[in-house]
Amino acid sequence: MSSTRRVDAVVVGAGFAGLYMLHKLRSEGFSAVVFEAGDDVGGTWYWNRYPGARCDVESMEYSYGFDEELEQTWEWTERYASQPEILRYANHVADRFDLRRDIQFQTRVTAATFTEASTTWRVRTDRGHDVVGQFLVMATGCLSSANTPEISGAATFAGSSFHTGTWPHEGVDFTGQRVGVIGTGSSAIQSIPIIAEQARELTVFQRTASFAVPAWNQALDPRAVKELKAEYQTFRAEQRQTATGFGSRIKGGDGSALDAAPDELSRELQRRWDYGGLSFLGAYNDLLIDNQANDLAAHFVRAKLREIVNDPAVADKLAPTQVIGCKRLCVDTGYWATFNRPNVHLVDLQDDPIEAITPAGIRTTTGEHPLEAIVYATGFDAMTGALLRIDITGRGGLSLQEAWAAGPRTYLGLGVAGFPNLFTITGPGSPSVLTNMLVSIQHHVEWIADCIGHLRQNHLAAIEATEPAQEAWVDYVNTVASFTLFPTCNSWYLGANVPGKTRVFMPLPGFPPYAEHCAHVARSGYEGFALTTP
Ligand code: N01
Repeated sequence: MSSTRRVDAVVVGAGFAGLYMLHKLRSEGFSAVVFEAGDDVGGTWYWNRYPGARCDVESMEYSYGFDEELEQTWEWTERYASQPEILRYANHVADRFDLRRDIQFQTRVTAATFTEASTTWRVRTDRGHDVVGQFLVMATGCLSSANTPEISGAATFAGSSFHTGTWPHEGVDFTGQRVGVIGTGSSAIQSIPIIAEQARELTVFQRTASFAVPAWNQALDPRAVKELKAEYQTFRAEQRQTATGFGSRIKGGDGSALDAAPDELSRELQRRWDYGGLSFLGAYNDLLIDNQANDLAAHFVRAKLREIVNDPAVADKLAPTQVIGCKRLCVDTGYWATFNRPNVHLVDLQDDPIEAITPAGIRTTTGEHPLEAIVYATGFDAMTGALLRIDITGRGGLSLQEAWAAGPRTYLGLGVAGFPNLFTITGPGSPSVLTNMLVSIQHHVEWIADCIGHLRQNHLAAIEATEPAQEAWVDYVNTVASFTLFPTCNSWYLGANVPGKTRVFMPLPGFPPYAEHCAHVARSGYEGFALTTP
């Protein structure tokens, strides 16, 4: 089909970022169209339907705060919302604000080209759309481009193969099967305990052992929910004052782990462990900055692992050696205990690497592991993958692939020099994946809407990050990252999980100073951006 629709803005993606962007643009009087590859809304939560998929940020925090009636009427049922419940929430939002009428589903944007004469973007899709918009907003998600490693012989496998990030909507029944899971990140750690209950035999192929802290998920207490809802906006404001956009109500965390007496340290770490979830890393202010401090927390978690796993040899293999929190900390429900089951086996790929996938299973150096199903829990080409698979061409014929050949370069994680009127929601160079995504998404959507409003009010045609501002921003992000322990391991934050991807630390640690800086940029008339008249 073809369309020659002209709109103020084209939005790519109908996950939480695209949905709110559309609503915000429409309520400010702009016309917009959203293109979405999936059949429906939800983004990450539409695609990631693997068994046990659940958010690792608490449900009362992982929700929009822009509409009082929405936040007062929606009822979460569990401390950590499951994927089906989050997807229901996304659908509820789409219905409530009548968003679907401007979303084109089952449509993938293939190319976007900037036309200098008209300062507009021409967007094309795999279904023949040809739409022109003054603005192009990439709401493509940070973890939406599945990474499937190229393992020799993979295509010859006679059984079924799945990727956690593109899970079949009808579900998968592993009953009676021998299943192999490749990977031990968050997706694997959530799905392994459930697959283990179904499968006849489960073999986990681990390249890097992961740290995990318990979720202690439970039904929400209606009284606590009511109390929080009575001051929801205060709570949201508190979230924005934390480095990560969540966990504001958990006391402590200001001191150094190195100053704590040993019994005080273990009490505090135990308190965090008992509380559950990602706030474990907030126990002290230097856990992600100082190696020695980090080692104290890592040691505590490894000791827990050894208490949980019965076989010391298996516990040794499961014990992570990298800095805790360097890779995204996993939040689990019974992950390590699953290795006490007689039907669960661990292959440590450090000692026994995969040689090939065969028709019958996975062959490692020590022999073949016969399988009927392989689950690739191998993550994503994070933050840049979804942007770079679209052929985006900016000013002077410069492609985004060329501009980012040495890694992503942005100003504020919102704009890219050479690409006027293009915005990236939670793009590289912003706090993004180091925060509660809903907080970062809401912040970016509102900043972008204000920016577009400013252009309209002042009869301006285009806004573009300047090269010097972008250069300085990239340096700043690298400098901040270099003060942390984040660059010390092969994480997806660095792009290290994708062979050939340039190694650059992509997100910016610390939400409040970032948000303050973005506000300053806007107040100063968009310092660091060039604004042009028609
Ligand atoms: O992906 P990952 P994920 N051979 O990249 C391994 C969010 N999330 O989908 O560490 C063998 O973390 C890889 O090994 P290594 C969350 O932000 C949130 O699990 O690269 N193994 C690793 O073990 C999370 O961080 C939630 O050595 C290979 C695994 O595959 C992010 O999404 C739930 C391999 C990939 O782990 C991504 O999580 C799920 C190969 N060739 C996800 N290639 C919650 O909210 C890769 N691996 C709870």
